[in-house]
Amino acid sequence: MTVFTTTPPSSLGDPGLADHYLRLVGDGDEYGAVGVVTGLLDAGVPARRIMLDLIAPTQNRVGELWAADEWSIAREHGATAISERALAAVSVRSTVRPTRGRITLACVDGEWHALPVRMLGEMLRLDGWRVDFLGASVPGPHLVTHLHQTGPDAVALSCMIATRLPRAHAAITACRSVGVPVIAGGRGFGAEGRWAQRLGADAWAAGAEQAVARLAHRWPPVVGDPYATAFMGDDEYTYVARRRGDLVQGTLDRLAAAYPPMAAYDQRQHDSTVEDLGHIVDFLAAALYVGDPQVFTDFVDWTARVLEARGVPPVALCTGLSLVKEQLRDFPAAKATVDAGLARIDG
Ligand code: B12
Repeated sequence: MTVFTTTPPSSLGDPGLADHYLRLVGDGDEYGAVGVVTGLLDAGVPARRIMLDLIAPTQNRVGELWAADEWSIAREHGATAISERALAAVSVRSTVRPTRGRITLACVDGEWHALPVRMLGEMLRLDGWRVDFLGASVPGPHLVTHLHQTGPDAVALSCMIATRLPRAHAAITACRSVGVPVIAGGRGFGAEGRWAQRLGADAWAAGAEQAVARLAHRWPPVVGDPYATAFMGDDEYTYVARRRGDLVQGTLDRLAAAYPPMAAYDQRQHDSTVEDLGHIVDFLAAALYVGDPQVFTDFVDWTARVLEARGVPPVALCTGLSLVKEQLRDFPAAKATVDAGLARIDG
C-alpha cells in the first residue's frame, strides 16, 4: 500500500511515484493513472515533464517486464492503452496556439509503435507546431498524398524496429523527392541514428526533447538530391526478403531433427518458433539492406535475452541461425552476417 492512496502525488520527485504509477497501469486502473497525471498538472507540473519523466519511462519499464517474461503480452497491451489515455488526458489540458510551421508525424509502413511518436507530436504541439499525426503503419504512397494535400515543413518519421528500415528508406526518399525534409527517430534507426543518416534522412533526434530543439533551429535544411541515397538493397537482400517464407519453412522443416526438444512443443511454442524464425529472416534482410551486420547482431543479443527468459536455451537459437545459414549457399554477405550473429551467442 503506498502513501498515494490518501495523498495524491504532487511532484515527479515524490518517492514511490514511479512504482505506484507502474502498478496502476499494470493493474488496468485507467482512472487511477489518469488521476495521477491530472493531479500532477493541477499541482503545476509541466505537461512535457509528465510525458517525458513519468509516462515514457513507465512504458520502458513495461517493455523490460515483457522482455523478462514477467508481464504477459495482454498486460503490456492493457498498460499501453492506459498510457495512451494518460497522454491524451495531459494533452487535452494543455492547448497551445500554433505559431510555427506544420509538421506531419507518421510511423513507417509496418511499424505499430505509435505511442512514442504520439508523444513527440504532443511535445511539438506544446512548442507551437501545427501537428498532423497519422499514427501507426503509414504506407509510403499515402504519406506522399498527404504531403501534397497539406504542404508541411517537415515529416517526422518513426521507426522503432529495425526490420522496417527498408520501408523507412522508401518513405524518406519519397518525402524528399517532393521537397519535404525528413527528421527521423526511434530506436529502429540504431544508436546515434546511424542508419537514419545512411538512408538519407535530413536529421535525426534521439528523443522528443532533442527533436523539439532541432526543429526550432536550423530548419528547414537544404534538401539535397533525394536520389543520392535512393538505391540500396542488392541481390542478397532481394533474395532473403523475397524468399522469406521459404527460408522460414525450410528452417522449420529441419529444426525438429536438429533440435530434438522441439518434438515435444505444443501449438503455442510452435507458433512462437515460427514467429522467431520470421524475425531472424527479417532482421537479416534489414542488415543486408543497410549493409551493416550490427542490425543483426543487436537483434541476436536482444532475442537471446528474451528467449532465455522464456526458458529457451542458447543452443536453440544457434540451431535456428545455423539452419538459416545452410540455405544461403551462394550469398556470402548473408552468411557472414549470420556468422556474426552466431558469434554473439554463449554456449
Ligand atoms: C508498447 C509496445 C508495443 C506495442 C505498441 C503499441 C503502441 N500503440 O505504441 C505493440 C504491442 C504494438 C508492440 C509490438 C511489437 N513490439 Co513492442 N514495445 C512496446 C514497448 C513496451 C513500449 C513502446 C513505448 O511506448 N515506449 C515509450 C516511448 C516514449 O519510448 P521511447 O523510445 O523513449 O520514445 C522516444 C524515442 O523513441 C523517440 N522517437 C520515437 N519516434 C520518433 C520519431 C522521430 C521523428 C523522432 C525525432 C524521435 C522519435 O522519441 C520518443 C519520445 O522521446 C517497447 C519498450 C520500449 N522500451 O520502448 C517495446 C519494444 C519497442 N517492442 C519490441 C518488439 C520486439 C515488438 C514486436 C516485434 C513484438 C512481437 N513479437 O510481435 C512487435 C513489433 C510490431 C511492429 N512491427 O511495429 C522490442 C524491440 C526490440 C528490438 N529488437 O528492437 C521492445 C524494445 C520491447 C523489448 N524490451 O524488447 N510493441
